[in-house]
Amino acid sequence: HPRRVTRALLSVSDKSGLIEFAKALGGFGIELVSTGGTAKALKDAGLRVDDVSDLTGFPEMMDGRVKTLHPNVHGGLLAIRNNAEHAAAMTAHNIKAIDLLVVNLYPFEETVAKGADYDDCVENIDIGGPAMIRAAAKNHGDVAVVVDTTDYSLVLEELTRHSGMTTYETRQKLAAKAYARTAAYDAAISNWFAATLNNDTPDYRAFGGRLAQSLRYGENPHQTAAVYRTPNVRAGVMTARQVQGKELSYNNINDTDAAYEAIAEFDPKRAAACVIVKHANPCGVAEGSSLLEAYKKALACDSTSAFGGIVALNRPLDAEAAKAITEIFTEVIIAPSASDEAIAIVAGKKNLRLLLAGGVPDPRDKGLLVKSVAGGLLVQSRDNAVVDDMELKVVTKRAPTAAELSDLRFAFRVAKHVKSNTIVYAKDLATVGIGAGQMSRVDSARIAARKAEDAAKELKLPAPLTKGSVVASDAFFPFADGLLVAIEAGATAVIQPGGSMRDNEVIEAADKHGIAMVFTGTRHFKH
Ligand code: 93A
Repeated sequence: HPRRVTRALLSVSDKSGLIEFAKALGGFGIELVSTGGTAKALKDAGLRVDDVSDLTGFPEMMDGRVKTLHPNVHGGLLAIRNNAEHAAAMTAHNIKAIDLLVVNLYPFEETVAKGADYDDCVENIDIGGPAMIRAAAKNHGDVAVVVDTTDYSLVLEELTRHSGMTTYETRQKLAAKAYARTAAYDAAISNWFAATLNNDTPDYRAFGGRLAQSLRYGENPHQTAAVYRTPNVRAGVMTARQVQGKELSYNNINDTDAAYEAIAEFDPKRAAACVIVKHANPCGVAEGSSLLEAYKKALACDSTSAFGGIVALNRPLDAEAAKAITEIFTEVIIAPSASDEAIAIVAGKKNLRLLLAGGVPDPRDKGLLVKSVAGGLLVQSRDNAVVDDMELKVVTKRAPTAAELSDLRFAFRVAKHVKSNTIVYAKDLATVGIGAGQMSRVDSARIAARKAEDAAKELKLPAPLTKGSVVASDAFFPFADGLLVAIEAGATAVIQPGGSMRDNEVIEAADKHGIAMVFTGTRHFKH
């Protein structure tokens, strides 16, 4: 079903590439019709174009709220060309066919992103644009619809190859893209309303996304993948500017996100901090007086796993830290920004990706997380609980010392970002053993202690750093056994949510060994 393009309606907010495209359309003998601003741009460039108000017999009115909402426009888009009744209606009402629709919408997402006020956001809700897009897309049997300036070249190629006609296959693809756009657009509006109303109820309909990039493959090379941008702006891998290095892979994006969400727990005003992530789990986290110190402390936790890892920092990357990080094989560095000197040092490692996120996100931000299950989506609000806001309850005879308390808070911050079951040992504001993703909490406690033993051997320390450490558990100890492993490893203080049926047994075991324990009352499962 190739269809000749006789008339095109152009109505675009983003006028980039418009003149060249319209000129090329003119070259195919295509008549152009446009709305106010678009028509003016075309006329200024010396092109011949009809005003949509001549087509409708109505002026554009109400601040442009009503310009294309008219049967002469929608009839021209929706009429089935080889349907006798439709054709008769067109003749009877003097409706001219529109064969190509070129629309990009009022910049609602951009208006919200720049922090515009309520009325400005509302005014940027496009009504006529989506109506035309949906009409043209429905009638893709006859009409081609373009919603993205990057598709102008594709349409011109098509018209060239088929001497002024579009193919059904292309119109179908354009229609699919058109509905993806209107769906994402409405999702952005719904999302904005939810945020404005401070509505924390998960609403899966607000999960509109715009294709940001097709990825070479997914978690494995035989899987296809892409990354979509949602209307929420949160500093991180999606907002980051990639200064250098290879294209990010699916796993890189996932791991970098995990690293940057973890670094968000560490207020840059309090201390420099570093998180090293491997396979979406932190393998070393530390605070320090400088990024260099924080990086070295984080690396010492598990330097074996850090090989090929992702390094996230909470302060602008400086030269000293850049030098140390580039000494071992690292996949990605992500930081809020970087000094010129640091950028020059990283440039020495061509493949290493350097991402500058523009800021560190707020761990208390609201937001939704989504995960797919067979036949559905699981949606929940972000885990925005922060240990600083929790009332810590001392449940043992001994209360933690001030040093233990600060390490306990540190360990619980880290535990939030480690896959369950999580056991984190920490000392002097650095992790010294991380047990992640085990089906039993005892195993996580053992693995973390064993990793500390390995690190001690590697660093030629007299004893593992778990001796005299504190320990955090993401959820309660169901029995005393997990705690006993931690005590054996040398932990002197414990932070955990509490709430087990056997809390008493666990507290008793702690008291018996002179351990201090605090309950947070809040759990940080991460599955
Ligand atoms: O306010 S609207 O929703 N009412 C309409 O009838 C309408 N028709 C097209 N906005 C409408 N448009 C939008 O105007 C288009 O989607 C496009 O983004 C913009 C182009 O306006 P101009 O050509 O005046 O710059």
